[in-house]
Amino acid sequence: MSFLETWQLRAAFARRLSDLYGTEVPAYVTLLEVTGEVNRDVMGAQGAAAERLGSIDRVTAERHGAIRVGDPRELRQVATIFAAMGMYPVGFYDLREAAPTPIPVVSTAFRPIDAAELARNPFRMFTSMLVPEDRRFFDDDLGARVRTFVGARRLFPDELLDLAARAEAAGGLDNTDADTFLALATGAFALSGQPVDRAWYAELTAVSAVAADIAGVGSTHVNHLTPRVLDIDELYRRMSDRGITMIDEIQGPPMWAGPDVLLRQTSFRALDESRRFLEADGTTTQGHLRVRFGEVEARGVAPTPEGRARYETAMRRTAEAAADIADRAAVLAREWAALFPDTDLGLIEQDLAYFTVTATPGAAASDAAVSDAAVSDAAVCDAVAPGPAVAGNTGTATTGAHAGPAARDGMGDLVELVRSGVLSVRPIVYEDFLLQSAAGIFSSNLTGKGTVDAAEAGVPRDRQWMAAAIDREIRDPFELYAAERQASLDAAATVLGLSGI
Ligand code: OOG
Ligand code: NI
Repeated sequence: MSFLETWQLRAAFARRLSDLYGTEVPAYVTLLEVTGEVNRDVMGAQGAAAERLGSIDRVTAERHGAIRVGDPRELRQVATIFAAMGMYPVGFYDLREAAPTPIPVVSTAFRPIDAAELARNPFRMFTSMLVPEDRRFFDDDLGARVRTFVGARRLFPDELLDLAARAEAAGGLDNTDADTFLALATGAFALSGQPVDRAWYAELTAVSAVAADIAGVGSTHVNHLTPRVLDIDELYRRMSDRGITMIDEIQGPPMWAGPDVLLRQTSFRALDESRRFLEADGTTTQGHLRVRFGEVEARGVAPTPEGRARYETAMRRTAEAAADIADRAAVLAREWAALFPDTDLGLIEQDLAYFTVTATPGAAASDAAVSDAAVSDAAVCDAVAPGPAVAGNTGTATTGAHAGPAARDGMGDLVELVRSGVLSVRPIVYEDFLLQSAAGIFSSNLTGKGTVDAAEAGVPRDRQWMAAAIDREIRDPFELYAAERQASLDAAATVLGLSGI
């Protein structure tokens, strides 16, 4: 009897969910086709360079999904199911704070957390949890009814949760159990044929379409499944050429000539899906809902806290300066180019993005004009090194809790080792999400804006709160990227006989 390891369960689940979603949302199949065509064309045109942010096999299989649950108990169960697939919660996103449309959810992403696992299959699930305690959205009466409704439903059968717990403990499942686990897990995210209670759904929609999607029905479903594309601008054009209505813009950083940083996403608009409704008189009728959409994304290098702060600056300046949506792309591209250097080495020099290094075979540190003492004294590029903000050569000083110095003394030696060919570098892919893009995607696909009473007080929710609620550690993305970089620096130093880089 063969045994499926957690990563094999993850890869198989990603395939099954993709097949399921293709039968439910046919436009997703078109999206996959166009994504495949664009990726082949980019590979053809760029060759090996197209694979600098992951092998084409990884990119072709790569998906992220989005699901939404109603309370901590459900989130805990989701965490167990994904732990069975080697996916763990990373990052915390508070969509309640997002402009222009606050959404009453807080989110995390379940994903593999080390480089080898990501290379095997990087499947990730953006998972949002409703906050019915937040009085800016729900009055006490509605909040209590939402909690009762969610508390009484069961999204996941016991057998699924038992198998998941066993897979997590044993690092996988044997063949037969794996098959049952995968079938139950996929089935739990299929769109249910159960009728939707029209009055209850409408009451929640008045607050937020996302609240209705989460708590208006007795089951959950995958909201979207997102493939990865190597040229998102080209994909946007080709989808539009095929007559598919895309949202107005690509979210995130602009198209520009330098290295891709972070994440760019876009989507086609949510389509009508046929659903049955339970009417007030007890009859059922046929109708439709429009909640699920098709998203696609392009990934770049993971920014350091300082790189991240510059992204925020570019977005803020664009929001202030762009007169209208038609103007936004050009303004953003201009702001971006003023804040980011256009080479990998520039990003490293200013410590704006994470790279791994490898010692070039046969090279010695003496090939570079760097002494062992100078190298080992060099401040390693800590993600959160303290120190005053220093103006980078773009003339931008950045401050804030996350912002480190824009340029750091120790980087000079690292740059010298790279420049002289002693070290080669490779970008670390950004594996996470962007609050502002998520909000942009949410709001471009919502039918109504809902209602928010800003005069009411919210309830505090943060990463620590969520970690306690699900009884699992929620990792900080920056720490994961910094650890991967550090491990590569340590390994290269050993090869080169240096005490440190
Ligand atoms: C999640 C939206 C966020 C992304 O890619 O940023 C997201 C949702 O619609 O539930 O998936
Ligand atoms: Ni998404």
